[in-house]
Amino acid sequence: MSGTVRLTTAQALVRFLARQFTERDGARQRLIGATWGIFGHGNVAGLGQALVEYGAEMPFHQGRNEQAMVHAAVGHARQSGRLTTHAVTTSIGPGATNLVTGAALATINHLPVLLLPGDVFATRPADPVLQQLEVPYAGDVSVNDCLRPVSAYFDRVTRPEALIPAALQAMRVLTDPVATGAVTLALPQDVQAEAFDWPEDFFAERVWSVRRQAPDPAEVAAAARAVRGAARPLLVAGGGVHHSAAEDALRAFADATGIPVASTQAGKGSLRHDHPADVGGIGHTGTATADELARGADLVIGVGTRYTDFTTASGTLFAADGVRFVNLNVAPFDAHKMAGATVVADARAGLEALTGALAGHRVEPAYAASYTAGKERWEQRVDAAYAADEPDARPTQTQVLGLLDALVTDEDVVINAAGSLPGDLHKLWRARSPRQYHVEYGYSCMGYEIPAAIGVSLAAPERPVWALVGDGTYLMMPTEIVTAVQEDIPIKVVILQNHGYASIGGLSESVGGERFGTDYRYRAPDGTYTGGPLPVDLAANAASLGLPVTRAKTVDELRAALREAREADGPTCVYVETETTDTVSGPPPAQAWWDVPVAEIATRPSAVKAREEYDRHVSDRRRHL
Ligand SMILES: Cc1ncc(C[n+]2csc(CCOP(=O)(O)OP(=O)(O)O)c2C)c(N)n1
Ligand SMILES: [Mg+2]
Repeated sequence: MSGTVRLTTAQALVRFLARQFTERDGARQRLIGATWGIFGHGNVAGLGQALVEYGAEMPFHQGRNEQAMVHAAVGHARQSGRLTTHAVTTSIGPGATNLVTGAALATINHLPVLLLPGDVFATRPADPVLQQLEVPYAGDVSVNDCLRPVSAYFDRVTRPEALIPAALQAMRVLTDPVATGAVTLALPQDVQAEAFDWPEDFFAERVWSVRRQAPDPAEVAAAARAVRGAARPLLVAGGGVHHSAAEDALRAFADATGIPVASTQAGKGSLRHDHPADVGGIGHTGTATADELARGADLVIGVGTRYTDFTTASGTLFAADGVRFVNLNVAPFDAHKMAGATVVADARAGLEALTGALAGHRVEPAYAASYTAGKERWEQRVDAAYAADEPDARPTQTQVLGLLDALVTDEDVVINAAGSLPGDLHKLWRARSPRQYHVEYGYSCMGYEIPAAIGVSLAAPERPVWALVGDGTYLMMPTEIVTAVQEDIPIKVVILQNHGYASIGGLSESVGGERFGTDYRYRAPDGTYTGGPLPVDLAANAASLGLPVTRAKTVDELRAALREAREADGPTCVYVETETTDTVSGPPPAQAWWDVPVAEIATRPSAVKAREEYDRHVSDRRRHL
């Protein structure tokens, strides 16, 4: 019989978390590698005290913004193949609700993170406590209930002993390839500090196996039949390929069958860019090669993809009569999309089985020749967008990417989430290794880049980690620069200044919105934001937070600044104003549509015209049944 040990609930939780491991393919690692925290009265005496008491077992990182701490943990989890993540502790009230955006991002992207917001007193002696929401119709609601819809698992630990089942369920969900996402354990502040006699066994080391779900042989056989019967098959690689570390299995599949592989934002890098079967990004931000293949495909093999409307071009991309889908996905929910034939399995296990079942099968040489030619044509467009022949000119955004492309090796990680960069990167970036292309596009959350870079760098300290940040994104969340400086985490922040929301400005123009409210400009006498550019100096701002900053004004200066940043041992920043005129090379335009509904009635001609265009596209939409 095991004995008991008397600890507070918070102390018990920290001790428990330090002893949880994941295991997959024979490798074992800590599940919760560290805890991030910002303290207030809701966690300072509970979890705060416990983290001092067990500092030797649980590394701690101080954050500046609760949302950013979640991004850091999520970046870490993605870089670690979902086998390791971090916990995030917050006070009650605003500290807790600041978690909501980060939690949504984690859950949407199927990335594990453990959230530990403080909560109002369970015993209610202090009622209402500072920052408590009083709900006249319900006594058991707190602001933490906002986290329920964005959590993969939610529990409120209202008694010390309830921590035992709650903590075990939390670990189950974090390590489940289907269910994982943000896991929230709300911790009332009195319960955190309350002592209890815990069974010693609660603190035994526990290993959570991250399973590789094997496919059903009948599903594999049916999928193989469909592939053998297809003349123009196309594989769509989603984030599940990376989560399952199925890149080698995918390459073996592509080598054996010659089936071209297009990738979603989350799946890019599944094949190296120079693999003969890699045709690049698919969908609204895809390459002409991939989107042409998608329009003509008679069979789409989705692997680890959720088929977002960016990927399907809002239901217009897969246009061939009789096109069918085969979906290999560990989540039945996603496997059943597009009325596909399902292979419910881990991506690696499923691809290996499918490659076996397809032995001897290969696409027709003419099909391979046509996509090879398309791939070569697209490469020329990438070269054109990257070309930076005038050393003294102000660089365009795509030239910034080109200069970075010329500098990086397989080791570098490039992070972005929102603005015009995700589209440019999806179309152009030459992904050299599986974890290089880190674009968060499930939630496309402005502000993700800098904290995520910190999380990635903590997971892969030997890799150069680049956070590419638009000026709008920078203004939304520069705060974690201070954390990188404090901990000397060598992230490389590249700020691309174009004075506003260039992406949304362009979108606005195309949908009849006339760029309304998207440029950062002074208010003009007529009341609109069409005055001069604002005198903000983001380089000075980054420097004020402790980063060494190089201002690059020309192509040559930028080339040198990026090279210097790559060599830097500590955190650093390159600031560049990008050229925005249409006279110089820019990114290729969108190769497929995206549904952004346009005003059905308006007096302004731009909106009327945009609606006519919209109606034409909508009529192409189809539902795959
Ligand atoms: C948190 C958040 N708010 C709003 C949006 C909608 N949005 C997408 S891109 C964008 C503008 C981004 O501006 P910037 O970072 O300067 O990039 P640019 O568009 O100029 O390339 C906005 C407002 C978002 N994605 N995330
Ligand atoms: Mg901008």
